[in-house]
Amino acid sequence: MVADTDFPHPQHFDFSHIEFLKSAPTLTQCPEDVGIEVAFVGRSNAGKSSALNAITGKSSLARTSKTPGRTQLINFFKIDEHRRLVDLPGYGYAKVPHRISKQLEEMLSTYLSQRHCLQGLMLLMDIRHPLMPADKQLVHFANELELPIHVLLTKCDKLKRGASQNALLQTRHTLSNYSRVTVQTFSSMHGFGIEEAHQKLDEWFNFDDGEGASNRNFS
Ligand SMILES: Nc1nc2c(ncn2[C@@H]2O[C@H](COP(=O)(O)OP(=O)(O)O)[C@@H](O)[C@H]2O)c(=O)[nH]1
Ligand SMILES: [Mg+2]
Repeated sequence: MVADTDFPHPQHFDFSHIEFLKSAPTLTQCPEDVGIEVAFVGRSNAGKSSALNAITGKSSLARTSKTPGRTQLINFFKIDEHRRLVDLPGYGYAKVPHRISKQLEEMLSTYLSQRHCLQGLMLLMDIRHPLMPADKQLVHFANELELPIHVLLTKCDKLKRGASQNALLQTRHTLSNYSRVTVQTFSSMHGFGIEEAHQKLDEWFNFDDGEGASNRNFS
């Protein structure tokens, strides 16, 4: 487990040129599988779009919605020629018909298992109810793929500091068997945890040298 203060990359990345690239309903319609991608994933309403906006400093980059379950496409945002952020469709929304949720699940698992440029997953979970069954399934699936996960426990402004720290420690403890998983607290609303999220993105995007390539092992 990496402690909050142990991140090795002190510099900040500038997302000021990030822009919407495209939306894809299936893997075949995604941009070419080159460079580096980091994807945001989680249950509907976990706060993905809000976090994307907060982390990039662009308040209207990803649409945020009070109606969950709307975003059913893979949305790509271009940082530069080599790097993209990806907003994946939210899973686990009860009102989505079974047929559609099955399609979403297939689309997600195809993207996660076949996308070579995918360097890491930001997994967002509402701090008030983390590690729901679908989240656990995703962590297990990503682990099998040797895909690193950084968990954002979102909406931590909804809890008092003590309760928020307890949820953080509990989640870290539950996930401690997974060597590629790190966990932090986050609030888009209060701008809390953005620095720490940036440090993880710096690490994954290999911002030091500009090029970078996936070091995942596809066999
Ligand atoms: N209190 C609080 N509410 C948030 C936060 N982030 C998102 N929300 C709210 O949660 C709902 C879902 O957010 P959204 O970003 O659209 O979630 P998504 O479905 O995962 O993309 C919206 O009503 C947001 O205003 C946060 O950090 N704090
Ligand atoms: Mg969204």
